[in-house]
Amino acid sequence: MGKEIITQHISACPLNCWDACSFKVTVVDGKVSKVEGNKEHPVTEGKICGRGRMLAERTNHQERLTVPLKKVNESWEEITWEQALQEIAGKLDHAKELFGPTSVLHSHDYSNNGLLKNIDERFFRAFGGWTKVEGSLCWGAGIEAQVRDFGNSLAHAPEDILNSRHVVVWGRNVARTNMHLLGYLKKAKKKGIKLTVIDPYRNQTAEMADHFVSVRPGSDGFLAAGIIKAVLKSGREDYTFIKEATYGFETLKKELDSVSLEFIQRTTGVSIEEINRLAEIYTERPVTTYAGLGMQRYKNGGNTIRLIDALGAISGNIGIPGGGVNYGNLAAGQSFNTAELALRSKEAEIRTFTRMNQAEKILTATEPPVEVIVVSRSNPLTQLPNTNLAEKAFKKAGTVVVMDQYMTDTAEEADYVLPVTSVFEEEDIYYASMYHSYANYGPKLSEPPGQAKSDLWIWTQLAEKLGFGEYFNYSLSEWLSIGTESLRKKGWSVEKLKEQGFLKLPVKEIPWSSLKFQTPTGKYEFYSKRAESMKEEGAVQLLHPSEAGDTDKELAEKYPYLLLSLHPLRSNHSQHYLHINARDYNVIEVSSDIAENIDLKNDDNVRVWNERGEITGKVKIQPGLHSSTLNIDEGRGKRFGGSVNVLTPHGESDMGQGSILYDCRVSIEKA
Ligand SMILES: Nc1nc2c(c(=O)[nH]1)N[C@H]1C(S)=C(S)[C@@H](COP(=O)(O)OP(=O)(O)OC[C@H]3O[C@@H](n4cnc5c(=O)[nH]c(N)nc54)[C@H](O)[C@@H]3O)O[C@H]1N2
Ligand SMILES: Nc1nc2c(c(=O)[nH]1)N[C@H]1C(S)=C(S)[C@@H](COP(=O)(O)OP(=O)(O)OC[C@H]3O[C@@H](n4cnc5c(=O)[nH]c(N)nc54)[C@H](O)[C@@H]3O)O[C@H]1N2
Ligand code: SF4
Ligand SMILES: [Mo]
Repeated sequence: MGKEIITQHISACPLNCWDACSFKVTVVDGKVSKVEGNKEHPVTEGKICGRGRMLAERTNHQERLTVPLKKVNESWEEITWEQALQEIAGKLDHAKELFGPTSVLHSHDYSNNGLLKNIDERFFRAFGGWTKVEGSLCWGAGIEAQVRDFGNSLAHAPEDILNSRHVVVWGRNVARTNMHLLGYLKKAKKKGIKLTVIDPYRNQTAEMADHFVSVRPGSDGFLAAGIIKAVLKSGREDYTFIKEATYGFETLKKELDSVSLEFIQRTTGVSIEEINRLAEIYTERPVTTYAGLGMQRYKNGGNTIRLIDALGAISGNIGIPGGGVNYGNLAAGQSFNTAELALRSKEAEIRTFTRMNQAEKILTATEPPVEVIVVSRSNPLTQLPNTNLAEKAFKKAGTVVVMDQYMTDTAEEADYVLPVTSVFEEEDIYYASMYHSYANYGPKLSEPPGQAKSDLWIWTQLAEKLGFGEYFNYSLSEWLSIGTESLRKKGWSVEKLKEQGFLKLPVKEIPWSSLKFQTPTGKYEFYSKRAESMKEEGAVQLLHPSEAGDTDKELAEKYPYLLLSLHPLRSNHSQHYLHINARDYNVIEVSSDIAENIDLKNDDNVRVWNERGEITGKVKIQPGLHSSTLNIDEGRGKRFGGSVNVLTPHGESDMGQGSILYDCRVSIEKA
């Protein structure tokens, strides 16, 4: 027997995550055997999480899809690529012929952060059009809020946290979802920088805080308003910033005058004393806020983030080292030339559904009806809200094509399933527009199992079959060069990136330090001209959530409890349950008062329901949860107990077509 050939390579985590880690990957005899962190990377510093590590197993697992599949009489038949591509191209062509290109729906999300994944849009533009999904399950409301306030959603460089006096983590599950921010929080604490956590769940991040504030789910806008009121009352606002750099302050003040601190105390469950303390913290500059995505997955989510931005602004924490309201970091993605990859200059017939209303629209659309659904880089039948409705919709469509590595709940409902490569079986550039501003290179390190192919290969082949192959006639290095065209002028090159494995994008460390904003007025806008031009309310509004509010008494009586469905610790959404030997039931976390009210003990079997669906599982009493609140972690496919999304509503947030996944009421009883 010959000796094993062992090589090590720099690679990248492709997962949809704040951290965008740089990897060191060991390959043994052509097979990926180990994924570790790359110590050279300045932010991720050789540390990665289990979800990243498990990508080795996820690449080699025996359940990987390896052959194109076609459903015939309710069972799967293996077919050749030639047959699959021929038949799918035929369905697309036929749909276009009969009903026009918008009878084809592309249902996708962002489960893989690869730059070249944007080429799916190029396919549909070249096809002549399609029905596209817009909006975001993830962070849409908050992004639109920051665009209204600042003109963009930009974050401070991670290490700038060490210039702060006080860090406020507001609705971000750092210990679970953003491990390198956790590392920076530890460094900050060592330097004596204080940490406050505001969350309805006393999670592990809260455990390390100097100060924890338990807020009623969906009420953070009121809390921020209360803090602003207290700052203004004490006269410690940053008068110069407000005067010189902002627009529409009076409209904010007017809205704040409509509520009293007593009302805010009742609505948020946070005492006036606590609100005053937070006001004091915010005026002892610099204070940095790390806002998460949790608190904007409500009907009022956009205004919630606008009010937190406003707090950062009136307290003078914008544009200064150690300050900022960090939410997204869109500048990372904006550095690339995705418009060209996606062929956005080409006119096409486009119909839009939002991610939230796609199920309803599929069920009701007639002009034209949805004939074909193509799903890529997403698992909608587990991840979309109201999955019972989504499943009904997918069953109704003529033909469903799913491109995935695994047989997911969505793939089970498809007519064709196409096996795709994993991150280590294709070459790409990876980045997350969420936290830091480094891009990572991911080379091709191993051969895919069986006949699995990259998304790019599949789109290219389909384009050829449909007669517009000329739009796809590029080599991989040409594609990468098109996607990075905009960066070349700034001294950035794919060659340099390949050499080092990671490269910082030309993004400012301290956004808005010039106090020039990207809004229509060039100022920080308490009153949004952009919203006005969209015929929406320009002023910041104090709105209640939908179900999570107590404004609908009847609903609150019928379904007395609030349901969160947070991101799981050990899985990225639906992707890792298979690799952690997950049990086949849901864990239903309940607050102590719920356990008392209906006499629940740990491991009791319970049923949780509302008018959209029901779920069963085992109780875990969670004293850290806000009163009357449950949590069921999201992402479990049917074999792991089923998705919590049978319960969640598919409504939309107040701006930015965001989801309202946590704006949800339920009942619970012993099963
Ligand atoms: N382990 C793990 N990490 C992940 C992911 C994963 O699936 N697993 N997914 C990645 C992705 S795609 C994303 S978008 C990010 C999301 O990252 P986060 O924003 O950290 O994650 P969430 O689970 O959405 O919840 C954030 C926090 O919001 C809190 N929250 C809920 N409602 C409210 C509220 O009304 N007010 C306040 N103040 N807080 C509230 C929750 O209790 C939770 O602590 O995580 C990324 N990282
Ligand atoms: N109840 C509830 N629901 C939620 C959330 C919540 O907090 N609560 N969070 C929401 C959020 S923040 C997000 S971002 C969404 C995530 O929703 P999704 O992105 O749909 O979820 P994932 O499970 O990450 O991935 C979907 C699929 O993509 C496949 N995949 C991975 N890489 C590739 C690739 O390169 N090509 C192709 N074709 N497929 C690939 C994976 O195998 C997986 O089956 O879920 C949302 N849903
Ligand atoms: S999932 Fe996030 S934290 Fe984990 S390895 Fe990937 S990028 Fe890093
Ligand atoms: Mo997300």
